[in-house]
Amino acid sequence: MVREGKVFPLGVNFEANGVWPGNFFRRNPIHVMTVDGGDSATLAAALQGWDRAGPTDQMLGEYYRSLTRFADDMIVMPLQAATQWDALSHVWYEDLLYNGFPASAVTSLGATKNSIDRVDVKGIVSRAVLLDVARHRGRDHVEPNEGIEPAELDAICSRQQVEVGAGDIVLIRTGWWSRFAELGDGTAWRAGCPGLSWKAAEWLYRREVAAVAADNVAVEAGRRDVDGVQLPLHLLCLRDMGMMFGEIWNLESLAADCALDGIYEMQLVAPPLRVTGAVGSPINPIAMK
Ligand code: UVW
Repeated sequence: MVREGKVFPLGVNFEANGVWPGNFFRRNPIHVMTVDGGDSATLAAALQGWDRAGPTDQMLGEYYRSLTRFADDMIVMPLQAATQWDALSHVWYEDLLYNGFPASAVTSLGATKNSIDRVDVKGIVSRAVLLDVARHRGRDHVEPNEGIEPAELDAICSRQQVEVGAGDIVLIRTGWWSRFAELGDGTAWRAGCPGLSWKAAEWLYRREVAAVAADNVAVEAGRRDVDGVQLPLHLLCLRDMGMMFGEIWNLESLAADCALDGIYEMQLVAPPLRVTGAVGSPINPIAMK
């Protein structure tokens, strides 16, 4: 897949100004410095005469009396805060997960089945195909909440002269990620996300697609046309087929390059973090052409 050595990062930043509000079950990342540049000025002196200094404080003091300076930090965030993979334990219905495992396997200690660390240790590396729906429509982005139907996926493959086959990862560009910067409001951005229609499930199944990722919040469209079912494509793909979803990806620079050279297939390297028992993972996926 890699012919010219061109590299495209597909992840968005993990930061406080992300797509989530402060009152949702998901929040933006909280990034905290645990050791910072100012510490060298203040702690070096303070620790010297501090009679309650324990071994860690003493070690810091030794650093600051030497030439060496360093910084450390930590992050508190939902694993779904920004660019992510959904594990196969992320959604289910009728008390069953993918492969017939009981929903009770997802416990407060983590998922004991289908967790993200059960993805092959080699990670997720495959041929990927970008389907640029926005460009196909000649628009900056697909209309808010609109569902993308299988016939359009066929038309895009034919126009882009690319085939989707077994084991591929399909990247769906709706153009919606760019709207986040324009809207400046994650709630409006999330509420309007266009994406795949639930009818795309059969299209993906027939081609034996391994995973799907998109530049929106849920891969599927905000408007759900199945009565009484939220996230129908999630249920069909993740729960019924074992097909992982990648969400909140930035496909802009990759799509611009594909439009220039007409090559819509690439190598994708997107290993999840091996968080034991987690139902998803943050990632920084890389595409190479
Ligand atoms: C839910 O919102 C439940 O899932 P996702 O983040 O995969 O869209």
